[in-house]
Amino acid sequence: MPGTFRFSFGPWNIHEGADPFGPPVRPTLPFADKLALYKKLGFDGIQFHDDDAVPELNDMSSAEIEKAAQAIRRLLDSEGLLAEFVAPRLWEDPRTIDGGYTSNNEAERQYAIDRSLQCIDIAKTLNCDKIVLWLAREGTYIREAKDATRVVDKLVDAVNQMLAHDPDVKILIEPKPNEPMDLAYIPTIGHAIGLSYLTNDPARVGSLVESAHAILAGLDPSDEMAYALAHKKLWSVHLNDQNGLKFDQDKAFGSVDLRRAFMQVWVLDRNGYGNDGEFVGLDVKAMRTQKAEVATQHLANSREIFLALLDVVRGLDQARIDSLIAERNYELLEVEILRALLGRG
Ligand code: XUL
Ligand code: MN
Repeated sequence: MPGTFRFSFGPWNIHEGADPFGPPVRPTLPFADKLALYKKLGFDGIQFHDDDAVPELNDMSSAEIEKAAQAIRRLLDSEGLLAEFVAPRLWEDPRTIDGGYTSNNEAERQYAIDRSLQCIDIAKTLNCDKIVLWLAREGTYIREAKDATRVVDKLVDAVNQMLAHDPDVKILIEPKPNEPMDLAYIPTIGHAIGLSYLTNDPARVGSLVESAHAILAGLDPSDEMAYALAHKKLWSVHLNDQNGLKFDQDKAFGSVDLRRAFMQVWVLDRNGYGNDGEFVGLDVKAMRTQKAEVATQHLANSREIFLALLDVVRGLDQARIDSLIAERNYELLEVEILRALLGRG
């Protein structure tokens, strides 16, 4: 059955434009102002970091965290928005410099696990059962620094503690091959899914595929999505684009390679992605050159391109595709796909 789609993004997608070489170029938009933009832009779901929902949570008691999360829940309800997932932001604290779950230091590792359990509590208050783990610093700068086999046990143990903390929680692993670390331990969706089967409840451990992360790993994002779908473990996506092997660019969906974007929409739609409530999530950055008053254009563009590509996918003549595949005339199939993309089908 074709997919039914609703869209989401995280508040960090509306940002000040700082980069490693220059300061912010746009003012900070208060969280409540960002929330007010979601529906106007055609989005229903919010992807949170734990501290997007509860800033400064490290300095708060559990009761204070719960109260702050309840206030966000009321704000979401009043805007008619849903929390899609909450992700523990483990990469900024000095205790996670050398990794959280895979840190060589037990106290620092414990901090990462405790923070993840708090994140699950916040998610529950936001009526949300999905936790995303982008394993930002679970890697190394030099491979001698950690035991790469032991690291797998440590990651599994951390996920098991999260599963045990809440019987309803689902853990989505978002792989990325590098950045901020030189080499990450969970670089692809195959690694993420492999890890899921080592946990105590594989049915509650799935994945989020980000287009740019797959491209950085030298892989095709639609194949990564298809692989996760075959395991029934694609529970969210971060659609975006990436111009070659460089820093993680988070460009607007389809902006570099429209055909590659088309294939992602094809795979999602043909596999009924979205029919179990999964969101089409974006992880996109506005160009630094973009002025503040138009700094959500990249979000509108990405959604527009997804829906336009969906029209192309759904407008294709399947019998024609089948016959070209049967004849093995892939050259003709290719040009017919290109013609459809150019509106000349
Ligand atoms: C980092 C990245 C993050 C995660 C959420 O590259 O993609 O934004 O998606 O923590
Ligand atoms: Mn992402």
